[in-house]
Amino acid sequence: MYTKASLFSLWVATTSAATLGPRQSGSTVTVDLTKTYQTMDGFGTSEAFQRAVQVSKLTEANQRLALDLLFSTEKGAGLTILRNGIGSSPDMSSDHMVSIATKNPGGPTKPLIYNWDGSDNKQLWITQEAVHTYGVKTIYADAWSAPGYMKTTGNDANGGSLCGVSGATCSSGDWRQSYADYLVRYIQFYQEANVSITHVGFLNEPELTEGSTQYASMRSSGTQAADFIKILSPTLDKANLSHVHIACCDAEGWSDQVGMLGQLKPVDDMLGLITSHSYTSSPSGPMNTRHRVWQTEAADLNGAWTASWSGGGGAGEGMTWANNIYQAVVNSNCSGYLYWIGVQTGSTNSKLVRIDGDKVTPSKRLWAFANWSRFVRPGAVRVGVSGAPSGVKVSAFHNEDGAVAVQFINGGSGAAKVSVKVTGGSAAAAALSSTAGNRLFTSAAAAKGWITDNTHDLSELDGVGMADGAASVNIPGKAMVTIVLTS
Ligand SMILES: *[C@@H]1O[C@H](CO)[C@@H](O)[C@H](O)[C@H]1NC(C)=O
Ligand SMILES: *[C@@H]1O[C@H](CO)[C@@H](O)[C@H](O)[C@H]1NC(C)=O
Ligand SMILES: *[C@@H]1O[C@H](CO)[C@@H](O)[C@H](O)[C@H]1NC(C)=O
Ligand SMILES: *[C@H]1O[C@H](CO)[C@@H](O)[C@H](O)[C@H]1NC(C)=O
Repeated sequence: MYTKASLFSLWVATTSAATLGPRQSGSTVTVDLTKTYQTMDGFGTSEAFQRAVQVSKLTEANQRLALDLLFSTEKGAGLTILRNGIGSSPDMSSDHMVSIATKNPGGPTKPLIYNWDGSDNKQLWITQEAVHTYGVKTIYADAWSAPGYMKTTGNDANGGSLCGVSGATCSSGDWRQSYADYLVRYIQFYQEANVSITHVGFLNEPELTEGSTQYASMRSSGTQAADFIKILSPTLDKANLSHVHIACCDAEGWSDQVGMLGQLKPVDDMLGLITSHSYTSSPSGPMNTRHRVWQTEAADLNGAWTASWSGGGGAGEGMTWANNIYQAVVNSNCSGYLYWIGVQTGSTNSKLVRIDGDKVTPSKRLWAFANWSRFVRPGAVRVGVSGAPSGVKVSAFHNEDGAVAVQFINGGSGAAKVSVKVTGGSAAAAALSSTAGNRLFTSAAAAKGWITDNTHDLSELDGVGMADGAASVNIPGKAMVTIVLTS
């Protein structure tokens, strides 16, 4: 029903009209480059909890396929952020992330005894691939917990607190400096393997109660997090790692993270990133912080594997994730958006790409990420956009190379015809001239489009026309279309 040929003739019919006014071309959508919002770090995922080990067990050809699907801008989603799990477990049984210092050195004043294995549950391999093969620059290393011997419970799983933060006194003493040293050493192990970690976190879902998590977990309030950040920040500085951003706190839900912000105020100058998951509550508006904000973990954890784009609006459908990303980035000021797992075995939607025997299958969730990530590159600034027809969500970004990417999510079942124009290019260039040399956009000279729907996986959309500096495009129902305009 929707073919390249029919779109093309539609375009020809439009341009052959004597004048191309907004009436003939449907709604006029105007991108305003002078109206700027947050800067983007990008989109990403994780191979923590030994999911990287699963990828490493594929044949070489399938390893490449899996990595291409995650990180390639030509063959996959072009993801630009990788979240790694810093292990705290004493062993590698089940999907445990093993600690880099499994043994208690005998107290917090003793130097830690490291047992770095050069693999990090194969996360080092995935990271080296991401960085060196695909040019990924943003690596977020996040610990779910400190090792058990540093905690009130003596166990890295099932909650407990870091000894030494307020309200967590231990007979063995204050382990905060040891935990900071531990995280710094992890970053250095990666550095020695030629990988620069850009962001470090020390918590994961710190509001979870003891007993509810069989895996690594550590409780923390905002105040307790601040008690540790006070130690971590100067420890990073001393190790010449002040460029590594401290992230906090990967709360289980958005409103929990909002609730922790006030208690983080005393260490605001030491923080580099605010992080939240979407499980118990999802992004519901900008957080009250000057720092960049990432949604660092979301997934349909239990739904049966689906590779469909749009059916009944199910939690695992691609279109659902296109909308989730929109809600986080456009309505909640997020600079980063991460799905839980990239590639994994098993029959649920907790990953973007499924390993089934020796088959590697992408979901439409992956293509929803691709529709954002391939065109909204790190450093892109979200800009103003208005005039979308009703039922169509629109967002726009000004990339560092000057290209303007506009996303449409058409929730209705009918097609919508729009004409897209860009204003403010010269004013934006003047404002930027002192800082960024590029990001130049004069007048729109060329436009390209891509479509994702039930039958297309980010296929190039033919029939995107240009006339009088405006791109004309037809957005089919229940589809996501991205238009990139260059000058
Ligand atoms: C890191 O890079 C240096 C310099 O390019 C090289 O000599 C060294 O072998 C690399 N190390 C690893 C672990 O890749
Ligand atoms: C500190 O880091 C900078 C770059 O981040 C590097 O140029 C410098 O050599 C480092 N100094 C030491 C003592 O490691
Ligand atoms: C959005 O986030 C940026 C930091 O990335 C911040 O400076 C800005 O104030 C935030 N905007 C709103 C409306 O909260
Ligand atoms: C966007 O998603 C659609 C629908 O799955 C897909 O067909 C298309 O290839 C994706 N576009 C890109 C650039 O990844």
